[in-house]
Amino acid sequence: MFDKLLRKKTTAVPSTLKERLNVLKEKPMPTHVAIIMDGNGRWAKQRKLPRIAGHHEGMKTVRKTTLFASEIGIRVLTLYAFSTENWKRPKREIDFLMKLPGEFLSTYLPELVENNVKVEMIGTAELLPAHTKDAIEKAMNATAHNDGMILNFAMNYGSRFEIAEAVKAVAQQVSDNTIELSSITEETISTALMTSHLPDPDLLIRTSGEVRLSNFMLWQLAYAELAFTEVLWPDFNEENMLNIVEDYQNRNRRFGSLEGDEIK
Ligand code: V0D
Repeated sequence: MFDKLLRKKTTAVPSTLKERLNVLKEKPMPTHVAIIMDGNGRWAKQRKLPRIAGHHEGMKTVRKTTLFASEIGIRVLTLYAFSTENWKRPKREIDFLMKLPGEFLSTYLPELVENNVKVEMIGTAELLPAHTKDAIEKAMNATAHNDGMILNFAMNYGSRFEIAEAVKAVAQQVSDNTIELSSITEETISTALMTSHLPDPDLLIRTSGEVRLSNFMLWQLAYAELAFTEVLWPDFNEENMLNIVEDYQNRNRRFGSLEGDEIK
């Protein structure tokens, strides 16, 4: 009942987004945030719209989230845009999805450049349609010299496939005698992954209430904080992101060795 009065008197509780942002920036930010952008189909269904309408709306959330992540000082944002399992969807839906990178970039590439964002990709590009590959390649080239946030799209990506390929590459080095079997470490594997140049994600977000990793960055997420929200991806906004990053900052980032009784 006296909440309002108290808050006015102390002004210690940040209330506006702007105030909360200032508090956020005082504490350690997650360097790398990875997101499983789930719930686009369900968002469309709730509105009696075709699934593709949800995907299209989800694309606008990619733009908003990218600008916000960059603004709050996140260094790498990895977005799971298309999984190797997604090929099982109807061809019409896949065809629509594959046009999204082109549309996204023809609309928002200038804005990404203005914001010093660097576009990158993980996954197997060869299997994507040529027009999709071309759009992404053009964006990567246009932003190659930017040194702000890395916007990393996981496209035709699957984590077990990535690990299998890494193991193959390391095995090849062994058979070439370029490395010794006994010298293989975790670092050797990390270096052979598609993310070799990136830090591991500190925070994984999955929208839409599913609590699974779905073959996404299994190796890289070993020590990440996991955040699951019921919010559907097209509805995901700055406030939702802020809540999750605040939660992240208030968790104890323990790494096993200290504080004894906790596991990472
Ligand atoms: C649909 C929600 C942006 C997830 C977001 C082909 C499903 C919207 C891109 C994109 C997709 C990818 C690469 C790039 C620029 C933009 C995208 C796909 C799906 C898969 F360089 N949104 N988006 N790609 N959706």
